Amino acid sequence: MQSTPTPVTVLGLGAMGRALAAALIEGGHAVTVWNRTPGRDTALTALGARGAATAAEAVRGAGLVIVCLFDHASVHETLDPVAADLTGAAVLNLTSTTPDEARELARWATDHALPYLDGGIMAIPEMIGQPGSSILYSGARAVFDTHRPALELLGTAEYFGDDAGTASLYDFALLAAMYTMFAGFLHGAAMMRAAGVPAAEFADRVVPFVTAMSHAAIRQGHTIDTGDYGNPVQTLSFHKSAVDAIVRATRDAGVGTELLGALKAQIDRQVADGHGGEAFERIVEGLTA
Ligand code: FVH
Repeated sequence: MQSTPTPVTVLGLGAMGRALAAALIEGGHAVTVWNRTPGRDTALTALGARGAATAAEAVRGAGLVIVCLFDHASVHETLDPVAADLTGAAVLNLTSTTPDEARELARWATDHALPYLDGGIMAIPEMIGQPGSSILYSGARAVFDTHRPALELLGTAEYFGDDAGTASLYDFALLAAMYTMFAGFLHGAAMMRAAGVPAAEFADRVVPFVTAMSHAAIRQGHTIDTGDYGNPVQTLSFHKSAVDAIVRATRDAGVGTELLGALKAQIDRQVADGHGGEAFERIVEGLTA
């Protein structure tokens, strides 16, 4: 006999909360939704969700309460007053928080005898429930195991251990890589636009080039893990010459060097410290020193 899917409550109906709730409804869950500002549940109630007038009403009787709000402070603003109403539910926080904030929320949940799982969403709302959507989890293993069928409706679910901060750590480290990659694109786009080349045309070239180059991160990761920077494919001095030339070309184009300047500063520091003959990856030592 097939068991009835757990009743789920979604707190927060921003773009992401709405996407999560819709995927759960589509997956056959009874879903209750709440949002601070009324009126954002119309499309979801049309799909079958129950709209709650208050957060307290929304969480009472839920098996799983998914929190997807703006930030750590808004999670406390919403959950603190309804801690007693949450009794019996597991809390899954998918709001982006720092690892320490996630740990603090886990302690808050423990203080209220609530099982707590934290998650980092590696997807945009349009991807939720689609191939390519992935969510990283850490915290209470029992919550992950019990609710895994529901979690898999949102995206591939991966568990990273009982430290509630680990999922956030992976999330934010991956986002750091993503943001700096896009910063590089914006820098290049500014250079090309100054020469009259549309950014969309430049993007068509960036995607295959950066995709091909991104695989070098695998080798770089091994180099960082061994700590042996002595046999570089190309030396930091080589990269200094290259980045200095790109900075000059950027200035010549009348474009600001603020984004690339951060990388240049790290390369310059390594070379000044006598590591010019070593590998580019040595920069990570300067960042963690
Ligand atoms: N959207 C995305 O692409 C990213 C993908 C990765 C994960 N993030 C994180 O998900 C959280 C929610 O993101 P979102 O896209 O849903 O964000 P918004 O559309 O801006 O909606 C924010 C909701 O938070 C509510 N809210 C804000 N402050 C409070 C508060 N003090 N008390 C209660 N609720 C609050 C807001 O309500 P309202 O303004 O409509 O009343 C929205 O429901 C976020 O952590 C991303 O980093 C999404």
